Amino acid sequence: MSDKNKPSKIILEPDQRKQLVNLERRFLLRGGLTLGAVAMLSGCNLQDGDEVDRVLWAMSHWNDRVQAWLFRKDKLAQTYREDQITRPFRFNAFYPEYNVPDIDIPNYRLEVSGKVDKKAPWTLEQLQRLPQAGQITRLICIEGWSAIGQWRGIPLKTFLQHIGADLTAKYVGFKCDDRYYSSIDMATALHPQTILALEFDHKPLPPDFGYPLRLRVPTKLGFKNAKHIAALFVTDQNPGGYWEDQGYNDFSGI
Ligand SMILES: Nc1nc2c(c(=O)[nH]1)N[C@H]1C(S)=C(S)[C@@H](COP(=O)(O)O)O[C@H]1N2
Ligand SMILES: [Mo]
Repeated sequence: MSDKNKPSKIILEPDQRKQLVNLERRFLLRGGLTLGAVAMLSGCNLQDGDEVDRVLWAMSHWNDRVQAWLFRKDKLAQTYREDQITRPFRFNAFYPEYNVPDIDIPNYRLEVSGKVDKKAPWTLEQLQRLPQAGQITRLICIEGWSAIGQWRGIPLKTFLQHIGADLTAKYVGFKCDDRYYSSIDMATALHPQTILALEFDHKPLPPDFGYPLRLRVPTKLGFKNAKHIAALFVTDQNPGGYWEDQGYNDFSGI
């Protein structure tokens, strides 16, 4: 637990998979943390057994403190330099790359619903006119890999303010054009590094990486970073998500 801000590569040997699946269950039960989150927080490489033991030991003692630290809502995820960007970036979805959805970009609209004043849909041009912020951050997938990328887009907080969202509501949910869905709690939605990304690597988001609009939330694991967002809604009922509903914990991040 030397450097909490140092994310690590999570490299799994085949025979460690089983052990790590068990560890994952224990972390989830004890602290609501996924292994990916633990690796990210601890900066530990979960590859070697001693390290895993050390993480386990540390977690059992540090859990409360870590959990408290996790909930500090303005804690920033680490940012990186341009030359640290992972090239090529890595694609992931619940389907193979050749099944990335075809999206009719000229007719694209972002639908908005739930606890918001203004429910009019948004064109890409309208979205592009809102203030944008860029970031170079690490996307960490629970499956055991991470990659540093550059995204630019509208801070979700700014967007929520524009649509007159009830910022005291509990969740923001996302529905995607590939039937994926996901959600984040309001504290995460208002975090300064949570953006509705329109650009990847200084260009409009390419199909693989979630065109035309994706959530980029570097304080959460990869699966919270909904790609191909078609609709956004604000609600007090936990909307869950594609992976969330299959047992990955909601919190999933720092
Ligand atoms: N619409 C959609 N968004 C998604 C997914 C998906 O299958 N569909 N997979 C998630 C997962 S598990 C990860 S790790 C990241 C991968 O993003 P990338 O392809 O930009 O690396 O997207 C997330 N967002
Ligand atoms: Mo993922």
